[in-house]
Amino acid sequence: MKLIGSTASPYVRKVRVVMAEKRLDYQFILEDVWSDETTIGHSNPLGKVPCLVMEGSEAMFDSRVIVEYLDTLSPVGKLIPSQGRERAEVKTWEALADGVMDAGILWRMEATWPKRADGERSQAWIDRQRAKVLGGIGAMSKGLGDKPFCSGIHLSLSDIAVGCALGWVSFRFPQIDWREEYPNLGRLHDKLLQRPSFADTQPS
Ligand SMILES: N[C@@H](CCC(=O)N[C@@H](CS)C(=O)NCC(=O)O)C(=O)O
Repeated sequence: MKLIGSTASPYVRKVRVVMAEKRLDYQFILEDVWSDETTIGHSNPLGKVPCLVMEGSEAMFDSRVIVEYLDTLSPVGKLIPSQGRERAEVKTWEALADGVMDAGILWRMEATWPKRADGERSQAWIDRQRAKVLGGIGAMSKGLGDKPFCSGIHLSLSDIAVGCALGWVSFRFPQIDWREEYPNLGRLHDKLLQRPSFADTQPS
C-alpha cells in the first residue's frame, strides 16, 4: 500500500498512527497538495490527502474511510468496535476531532491562503470557525472527564483522532493554550506522545 500525504496534515497523521498501531507496512509518498504542480488529482479527484493507493492502483480516500478499512486488515489492536452504541460513540469522537480540524483549516485558509487578497478575507468567517475549534476542544475535555481514554479504559480511534486534532491545533495555532484550560486533555496528549505511533508522526 502507498499512502499519499504530508507531514503537516492531521488527517494524514491519523492514518499513519493507525498504520503504526496496527503494525501495517506501507510506503509514504509526500505530496504538496497546495502546489500548482501537484498530481494528487490523478489519485483523488477531490485533490486532498490522505489518499491510500492499493495494489492494482485503486485509490481510497478520506481518512475516515481509510482508517476504517485499515482496522479490518489485522486483528492487532482493534481500534473501532464492530457494532452498536460503542461503535457509534467512537465514530462520533472521530467526527468531533475531524470537525475541529475542518474548522481550523477553514480558519487558517481564510486568514492566510496566499491566493486570497486581503480585501477578500472575512473576519466574521474566521470568528465562526474559531468558535467551532474552541467549542470542539471544550467538548473533548467534557467527554473525556476523568477517564483514562476517550472511550473508556483502552486506546481507540477516539484517542487517535483527538490526539491528532490537539497536536495540529498546537502546531498551527500556538496561541490556543488548550493545555492550560483543560488539564485532562494535556494528560491524554502526553500519554499518547509516549507511544511511538504518535512520537514519530508529530506535525512538521
Ligand atoms: N475529510 C478529509 C479531509 C482531508 C483534507 O482536507 N486534507 C487537506 C490537507 S490537511 C487537503 O488535502 N486539502 C487540500 C484542499 O482542500 O485543496 C479526510 O478526512 O481525509
